[in-house]
Amino acid sequence: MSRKVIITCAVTGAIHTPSMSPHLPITAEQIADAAIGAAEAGAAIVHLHARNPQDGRPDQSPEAFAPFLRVIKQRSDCVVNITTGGAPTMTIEQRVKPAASFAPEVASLNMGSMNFGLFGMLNRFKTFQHDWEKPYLENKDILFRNTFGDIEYILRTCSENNTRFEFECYDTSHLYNLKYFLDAGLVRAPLFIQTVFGLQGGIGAHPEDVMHMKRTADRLFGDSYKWSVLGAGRNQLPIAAMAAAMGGNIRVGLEDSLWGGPGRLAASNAEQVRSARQIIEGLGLSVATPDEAREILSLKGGDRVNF
Ligand code: KMH
Ligand code: ZN
Repeated sequence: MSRKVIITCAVTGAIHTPSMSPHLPITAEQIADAAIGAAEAGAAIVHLHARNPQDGRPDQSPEAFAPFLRVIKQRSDCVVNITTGGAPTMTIEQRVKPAASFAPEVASLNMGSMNFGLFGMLNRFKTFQHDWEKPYLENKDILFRNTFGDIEYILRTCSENNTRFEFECYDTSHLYNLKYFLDAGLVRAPLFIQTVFGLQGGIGAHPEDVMHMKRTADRLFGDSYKWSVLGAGRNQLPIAAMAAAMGGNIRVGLEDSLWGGPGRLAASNAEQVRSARQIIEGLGLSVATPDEAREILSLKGGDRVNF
């Protein structure tokens, strides 16, 4: 039987801003449609952030998540993953609220503090519809805070609800931080490790970087983890292809890349999921259904969430 590969689709995030692409989902209706479209195209998991419907600013209030969570649950059996990263400008208490309120099957968990440089995108994007966008992107003093205390706080809050985690690891030290939590008994296998490549402030997107993260994760976690990759921007599909060929799972979506091809904006999240599917099937592998992803990652089930 061919290996089942889990596609996660991160449909909007907090990195890109509305002026960069008319296809970036902003309103609850757009986020719900994008998530359902991605699931229909083959995403087993949708990773979700919310935005203010007027100006597209990241919004981490549970009220902003509620309308699209309900619709997604009614119209799809995909696994819902709620961000606890939010945006680097938010406090840890704000960041954990939606996952704590809605008890999803999966929540993201960022495994270390780091610089977060969005300013590189100003080379390409120069005009903005909303006054918050340019200062948000220009800021060279963003510290994405994820201390051991912060991580433990999110872990303890969400574990009460049997939510499991997408452990986002942007550099080698983040894998060692995760190993600390494993040894301390605060997380349990199978760990779903999302290695992140090509963000300014994290590890690069060179094949050697991908190999290094995989080798390190193999050494630290052996068979106790499931590997997934996320390549930022134009690195999205090359890194997805590399990881799929090496036993990994794939994350795509407009949160991580706006592109559908060289210099061409993706028209939808589903378009990127279809590209991921082509890679997987082209390698003779198959795309995991939501229930197969639940089995692979030991999730509690879509009927045990609070939305
Ligand atoms: N945008 C990703 C690189 C989170 O939501 O917790 C990181 C992310 C963080 O997805
Ligand atoms: Zn995210």
